[in-house]
Amino acid sequence: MRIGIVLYPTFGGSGVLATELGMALANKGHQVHFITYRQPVRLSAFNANIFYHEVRITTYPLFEYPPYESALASTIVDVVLNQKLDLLHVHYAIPHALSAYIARQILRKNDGIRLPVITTLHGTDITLVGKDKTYEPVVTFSINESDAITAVSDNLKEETYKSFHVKKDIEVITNFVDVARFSKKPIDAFRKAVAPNGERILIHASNFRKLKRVDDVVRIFAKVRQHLPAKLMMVGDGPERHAAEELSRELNICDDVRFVGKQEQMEDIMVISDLFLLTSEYESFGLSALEAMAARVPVLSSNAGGLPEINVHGVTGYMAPVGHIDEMADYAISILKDDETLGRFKQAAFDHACKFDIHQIVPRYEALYESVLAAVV
Ligand code: GMT
Repeated sequence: MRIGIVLYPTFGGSGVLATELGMALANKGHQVHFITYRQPVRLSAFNANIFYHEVRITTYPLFEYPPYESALASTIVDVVLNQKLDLLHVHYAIPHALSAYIARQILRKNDGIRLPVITTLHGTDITLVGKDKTYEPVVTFSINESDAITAVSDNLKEETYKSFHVKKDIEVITNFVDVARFSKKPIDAFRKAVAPNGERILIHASNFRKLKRVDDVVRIFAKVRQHLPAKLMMVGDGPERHAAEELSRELNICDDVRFVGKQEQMEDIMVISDLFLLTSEYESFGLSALEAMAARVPVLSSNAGGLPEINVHGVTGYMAPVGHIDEMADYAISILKDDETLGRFKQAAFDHACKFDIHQIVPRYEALYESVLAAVV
């Protein structure tokens, strides 16, 4: 198949997932055309089946806000015509599903082409931004105009039906992880550089938005640190990073907390870690937690949104209500207190991650594409 994938190219989970999906489809022989405004961060290796089409955003003194939807729709039209795409798969509804709809109308009217569109809902496009009045009518309309809709968790499917008048069926296709890549052997020298005296390594990775509650991560770590030698790695960047750094100074733990910024080789970092922390107010899924589990790292998370669908309480880690820092710290200590317990959680996390392996989930997207194509012809 010739598949167009529209995505955000940044470090956010939807962009990561869309890139990994495209690369997996290309490895299976499909021709994949990524359409976005910058080279996606996880798109590094050369593959003869992968193409990247940049959406050029031209500026003009009149435009305080350049019309990205229009530029994207025009690029989609161009790619469909020149690359003879069979279908378009857009990740994150805003504004991608709308641009897909516009492109489809243009192609139908001008060229008599019927472009099948699949929209995958990821999280904040529904729960935070999408249901805001500013966007809701457009999101509802463009979701309903898609030929197929998928959501990355049962929770997100429910949230979508609750907040939007979606008349169509939403298929849940969960996020996935390339277990083989994340379960690599840890690099000892790297582990020693972070934890020279064999301290436990706790890790958090996100885009440091308010919703991630990174302060909670720092506070939980401070409590754990009182009970056992430990280091904390904070991976990523975003608006709350500075406040989290300040807090670690205030709590006098800054020597044990490393802010390492955005990282491309997440597998190398995950695999040297002992516990992944995800304290978010909401996660539709929590892809970073799944990547941690594939690297044999148990997860301590909040129980918000779709997190209970991947983190099995008492087995792959623990969950507590949002903001329950003391409870979370107690759980962290109980996982990290001895090697035997930690080893048990590590193995269980890995076993559970295998159920979300890329080789299990990608065929579900292929089957969906086939069924959409069959319905359109
Ligand atoms: O919240 C983020 O970190 C970014 C956001 C995105 O769309 O890039 O992530 C959402 O999609 C991810 C991939 O499906 C999910 O794993 C995240 O849970 C989801 N974030 C939220 O729901 C807050």
